[in-house]
Amino acid sequence: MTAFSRRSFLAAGSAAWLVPRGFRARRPVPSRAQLEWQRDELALFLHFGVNTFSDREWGDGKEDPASFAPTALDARQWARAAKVGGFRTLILTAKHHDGFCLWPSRTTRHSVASSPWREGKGDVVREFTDACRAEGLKAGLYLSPWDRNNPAYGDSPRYNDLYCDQLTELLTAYGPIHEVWFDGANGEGPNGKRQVYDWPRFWGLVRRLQPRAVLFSDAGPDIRWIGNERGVAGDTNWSTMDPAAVPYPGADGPGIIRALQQGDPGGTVWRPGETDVSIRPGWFYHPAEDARVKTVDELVGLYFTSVGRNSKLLLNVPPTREGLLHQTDAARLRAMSVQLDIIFRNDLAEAHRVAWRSTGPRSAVADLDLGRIVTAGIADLREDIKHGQLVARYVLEGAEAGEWRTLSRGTTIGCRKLDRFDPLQIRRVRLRIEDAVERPRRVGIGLFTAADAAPPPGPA
Ligand code: FUL
Repeated sequence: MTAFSRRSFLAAGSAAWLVPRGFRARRPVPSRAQLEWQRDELALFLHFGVNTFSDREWGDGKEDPASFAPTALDARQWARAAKVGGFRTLILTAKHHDGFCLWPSRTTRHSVASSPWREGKGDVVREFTDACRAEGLKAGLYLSPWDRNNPAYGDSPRYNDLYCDQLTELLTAYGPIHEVWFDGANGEGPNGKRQVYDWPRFWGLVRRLQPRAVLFSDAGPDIRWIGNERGVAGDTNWSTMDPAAVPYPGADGPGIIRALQQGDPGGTVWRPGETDVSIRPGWFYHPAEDARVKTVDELVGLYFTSVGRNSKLLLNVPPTREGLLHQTDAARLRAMSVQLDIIFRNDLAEAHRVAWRSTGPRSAVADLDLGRIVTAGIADLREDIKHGQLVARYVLEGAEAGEWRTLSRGTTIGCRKLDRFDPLQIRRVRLRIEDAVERPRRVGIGLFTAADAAPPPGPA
């Protein structure tokens, strides 16, 4: 008699006979929270803490809490600047790698409670979440797992308990938190040991305390990192993933960055990519970088390489030592929004009927007559992702009279694909879906005149 372990049973692929013939697994689709997360398009990241005062990017945990002394902290100013810029969520570093807590945590004395700010009675997380709510925006929090201050770090079970206590404080005392942002940083503990994080426990706790929040990390489970900090999503970017490709946050190895950048058309989970990048060279505020704030054109470019590649833009704008967003940065956010409004103000394809026909089991063609000759330089393609993501290859063509010319071509579309091309006079448009993972659904087509994109008024 052959002994069959559970492992060999599964390895032999013998589960196949359990699947009824003709059955096809449903492709992954977004949860309601993931859908809303992506449709919001823009989130603002705020790196703030003792590094703001020590002029460093990574504190070593030895900072004096007394160094945290913002002179005019105003979280409403952050939220207003975000709102004016069209951002719908703000994510604050409640604790960065240096371990300093921006709220008066019961787990440590290394926090605002030991600082002179608001006579030790202040709570940045409270002011931040209140300000978001007052402006009708969503709040998210970053709690670094790597903690260079806490003596428990490296003593794995003890630190995991403490980290869960910190998460519990943050997720129970400040109302709804829409995104919890985990990075995978895993340094050396003070006792020389490496901390083994209990990710399933952390994620389970967030699910229990904030069931409507999305969880971000390299390994999701809801939102994945896009694989770089330059603001550029993969040109091919599937929102589906093979969960085994990036098994835990901070995982390293061949193929991981590519998996994060591109996702996987055959992936079994819906895990869209978030594109995080800073408006300045560093994540924290440094006075020496005041003249190195990204220009409006660069910010608009980032919108195209993130939102315009089926991702979401998480743009970091760090508060200064005053506790305010620098006026240059705030003006850039405003100007970016003005510029995007100008670019997308007039959809030349709006209200025109699209003739859609299937040309095969995985291909289709959409034809559109604009009724007049227009100059187009930007295409805005959209799949209705609540049914999943299907398109794998497409060509967009335009014609003024007879001859078809290629406007753009690409692979994935997803929630939104923005293509810029040399402006061309056209009257007719044709989108050819050349390949898809299953029978393609209708794709929304928008067309814009890039020449409309004049520089915005005001300081930029
Ligand atoms: C990384 C950190 O090491 C950086 O300091 C920054 O917070 C970035 C967003 O995530 O993992």
